[in-house]
Amino acid sequence: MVRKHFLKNMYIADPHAHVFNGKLYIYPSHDYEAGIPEDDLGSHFAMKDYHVFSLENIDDEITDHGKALDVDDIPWAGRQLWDCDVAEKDGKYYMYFPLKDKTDIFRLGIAISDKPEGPFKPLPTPMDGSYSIDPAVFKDDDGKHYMYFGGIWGGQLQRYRNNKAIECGQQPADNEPALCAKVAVMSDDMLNFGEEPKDLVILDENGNPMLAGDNDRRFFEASWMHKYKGKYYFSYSTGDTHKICYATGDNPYGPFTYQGVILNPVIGWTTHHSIVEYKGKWYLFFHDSEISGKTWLRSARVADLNHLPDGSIETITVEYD
Ligand code: FUB
Repeated sequence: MVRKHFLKNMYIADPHAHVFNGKLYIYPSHDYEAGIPEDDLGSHFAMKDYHVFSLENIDDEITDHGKALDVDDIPWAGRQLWDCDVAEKDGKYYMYFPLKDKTDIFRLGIAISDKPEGPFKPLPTPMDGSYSIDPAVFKDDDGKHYMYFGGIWGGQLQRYRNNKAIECGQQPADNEPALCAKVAVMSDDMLNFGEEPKDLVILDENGNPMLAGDNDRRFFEASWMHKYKGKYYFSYSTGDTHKICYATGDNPYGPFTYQGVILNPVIGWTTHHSIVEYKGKWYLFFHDSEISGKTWLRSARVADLNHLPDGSIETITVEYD
């Protein structure tokens, strides 16, 4: 079942949901009308702050805990606070966020709080060696945290190879392997990558890396990881083909094998989600632009997510009037 939008008076997108202390928290981007013309680099997504939300029960009214972080409080800030995520360790909450620095390069920043709802205090510099967008942090059963990140086009992933900036930041040719999302275990203090980020390789049905020209299935942005019955499910957006797809593997690094579509295209251009188990049921949090009709003013909502007996995920389609 696809449920109604959480909010009608505020635009929130990229809803990353986590359960902390038995309660469901949502960490979305906060869209607003910046008046910036649309372009392929997403300049019109010019967000300036984050609010944190929570829910006791999935159909309750959402609680807005207010502003949790403002771009004006981040010393290294340039522009564009995109999708964030939050992880907990030893009673501290770490918010990871992508933001362009003063040279217009996306870096991943960290802000810390004693409470899941914030407010979060930003560190003075971005994470060493960080780049691109869309951090998502997954805590495995052994307590280790892994960060997944990256996004092509406006997310700048094409400007890097082997974690180094390259002169000519082009996409691979259509018949070459697609650019990969990145994965790294976090350091014990949660403030750094605990290793050089690695490519998260998605294989097709023949065991070959997904090709850059396979726009219907290749990784674009919006990484998420969840674990179900011991299997690792990596889900992501295909960007210009507007789907949320998934691939499965047997460890947090992969390789992962492409499985199918979780969410068919919704109204809007971007699609970005999270998957979480709460009170014994699984949910897909996502956004669309049904309320505003504008790609950069998005509204978050939730749908029930079904893992079928064979381990596959039932595809969700939003029926619009
Ligand atoms: O919200 C800004 C960007 O749009 C996100 O970082 C992407 O995943 C896309 O949803």
